[in-house]
Amino acid sequence: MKTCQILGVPTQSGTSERGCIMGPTAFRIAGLPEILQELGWQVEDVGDAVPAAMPDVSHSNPAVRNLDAIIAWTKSVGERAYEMAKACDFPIFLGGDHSMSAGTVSGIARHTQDLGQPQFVLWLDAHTDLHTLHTTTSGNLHGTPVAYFTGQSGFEGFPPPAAPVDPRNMCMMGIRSVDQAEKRHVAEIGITVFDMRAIDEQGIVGPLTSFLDRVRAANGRLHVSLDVDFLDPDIAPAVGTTVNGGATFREAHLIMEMLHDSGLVTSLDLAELNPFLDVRAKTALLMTDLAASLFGRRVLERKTRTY
Ligand code: NNH
Ligand code: MN
Ligand code: MN
Ligand code: MN
Repeated sequence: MKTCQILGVPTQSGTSERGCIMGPTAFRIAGLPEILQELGWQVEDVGDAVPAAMPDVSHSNPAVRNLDAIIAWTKSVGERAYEMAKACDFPIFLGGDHSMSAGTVSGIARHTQDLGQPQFVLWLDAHTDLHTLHTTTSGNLHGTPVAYFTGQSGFEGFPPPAAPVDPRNMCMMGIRSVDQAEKRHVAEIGITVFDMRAIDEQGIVGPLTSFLDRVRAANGRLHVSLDVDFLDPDIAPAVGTTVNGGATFREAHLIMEMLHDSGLVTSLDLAELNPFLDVRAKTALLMTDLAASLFGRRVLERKTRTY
């Protein structure tokens, strides 16, 4: 039986909106561990991560908020993610704001490097999260994990990522809110971006298939990072940074079903769920449903199409 470990990562220091600390609990109450068990996985909930000791740090950019806490979380979550990747077939991380992914992706990529395979990342988000400590103007460090784990400079005080992810092995979908500094950076470093306009023009199947083909051809391992604000706010209101024009229920499910059929996904973040902002738990339940589709739930038994 395939094994999966679930870790709660209750970060909220990366945002200015409080509530993400409740995220892991909401996913557990929504029944995510039991649903994955029913889908034939051997599931172990390994509890919640705790931050390492907070360093005494300051930064030249006065906007930066909670730098000490984010460094402390990145250290401990990076270690936990690395251990989980060694211990099971599929680690799942329940956020927590998206600063969690500085730790999750760097820990996962370190294990992938041990295996001698390339790490790929699919980033499903309204935002590119590509700021450094120097370029952020909001100071909210959930806007920085991609720059950190791809090894960009500008992360003084952080542990350097053991195995920086090659930006050319990254694909972003659903993007529709990008700050000036991020716009320059994203083009420079070679991330493949299917913004919302590209999705409107091309749909999901073509863009995602072309990325999955690349992962397969390179014998890569694929980490998926799903930010709640990838989804349209009408169906997923429980996030501090809603952006209109997000992915529909059907687009999001199709992505998850294609990812399952590909057999390429080896780890997952469920990020930015803020249950304090939810409406009768509909966002928590939708995110849980999407995870279930990624783990093989389907409407009808049918011949698997390989993407
Ligand atoms: N780019 C903005 C910032 O840095 C928004 C980041 N917020 C997110 N990212 N929710 O996914 O503040
Ligand atoms: Mn994000
Ligand atoms: Mn976002
Ligand atoms: Mn810099």
